[in-house]
Amino acid sequence: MKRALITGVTGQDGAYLSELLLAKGYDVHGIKRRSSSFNSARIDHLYQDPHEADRRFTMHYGDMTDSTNLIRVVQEVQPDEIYNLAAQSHVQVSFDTPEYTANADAVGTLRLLEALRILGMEKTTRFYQASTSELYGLVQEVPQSETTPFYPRSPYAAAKLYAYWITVNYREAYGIHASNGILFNHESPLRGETFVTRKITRAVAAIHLGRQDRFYLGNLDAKRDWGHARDYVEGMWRIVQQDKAEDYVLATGETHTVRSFVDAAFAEIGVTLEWRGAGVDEKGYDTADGTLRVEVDPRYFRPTEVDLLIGDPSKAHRELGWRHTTTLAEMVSEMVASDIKVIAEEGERRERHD
Ligand code: NDP
Ligand code: GDR
Repeated sequence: MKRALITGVTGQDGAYLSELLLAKGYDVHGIKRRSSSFNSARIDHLYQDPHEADRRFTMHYGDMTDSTNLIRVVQEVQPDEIYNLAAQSHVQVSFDTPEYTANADAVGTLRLLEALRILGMEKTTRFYQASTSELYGLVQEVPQSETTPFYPRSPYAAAKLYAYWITVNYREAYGIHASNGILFNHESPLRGETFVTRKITRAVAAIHLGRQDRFYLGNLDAKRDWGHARDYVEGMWRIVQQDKAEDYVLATGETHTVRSFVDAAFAEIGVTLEWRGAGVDEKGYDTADGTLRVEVDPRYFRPTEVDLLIGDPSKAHRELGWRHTTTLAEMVSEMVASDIKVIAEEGERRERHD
């Protein structure tokens, strides 16, 4: 039985990857942070009591900023594969917490790679690094591929740039089977609530249920290549199974504006928007009754923005046999339906406690 260690197991991708690896028969270990409130909702259904004899899902407390902890957990678990998904992953928040973001995302990756060296596991453990399309930043060429130059545009992207190159360097210097997956945006009903897609689908669901009238967004013109997280964790696993460690782009090859995502989400509840104004004055109205639904709020603008991301996944198609399977329309539909259910249940819980 193969053993995997997942950092960031409580996040969106950690949850989907845990499910995938358990289904493939792996013994799955995850590192989770101590928190004063619950942070394990996405993986609670996978929890197994420590007293169960054939337990295949085990949590370890840990933090990417604590090298002693990482060394001890890696030593204890002796994983065949490490998936380094832990990160302060919010681009806008990284402008507020740049030093912490660098510590967790950049130096954290180094700490994990060093743990492999210190423990003499360079030849026995494969390593996956959660790299990102944010590395491309300011547009140099489109579509973006493994050979497109990087130009990071946020403290998050700059930290991930270090993590990308230290992964390449440890592969070349010490022969570690270490790969970067350069993943374009991927979403799902488990997406964090402050990323734009989930913020939109939650707000649309709340409007549908009569819980709110309108919501606020930042740059509606940004273009993203959005896929489904379920497809992307399959790609991560395929990257790690390659005989030779290399770096791969995972993307859909399509790009859409934030505005068109909003339109698609509203279409799910039968609402068509009319957009009026431009820039900070742009607003979206329900064409049926003229109600204001979406307003631009400059507080969500970023000091430096990434305007256009569109990936070229042809290397992954060719070498991994990987392709995205869920269309954007299918994903929007799944996310809105899920949020209608989630928000309806939240409302019922609140009413019970009133
Ligand atoms: P999430 O933000 O949903 O999850 C991040 C995970 O990292 C959470 O489990 C979080 O714990 C954990 N974490 C954060 N800081 C630390 C720390 N200091 N020590 C230990 N754990 C920590 O991200 P996603 O699942 O969406 O993304 C997974 C990875 O892939 C991230 O590295 C992200 O940067 C990268 N990525 C994501 C893309 C996407 O579109 N989703 C695209 C490209 C790359 P907690 O639950 O306690 O907060
Ligand atoms: P991103 O995702 O920055 O691409 O990083 P996010 O969903 O936060 O933003 C996408 C685009 O939408 C614009 N936007 C808004 N964004 C948020 N969060 N909130 C808003 O109200 C809003 N209005 C407009 C943003 O300006 C941006 O252009 C995600 C993360 O998962 C990273 O960890 C990952 O590396 C990249 O995707 C690939």
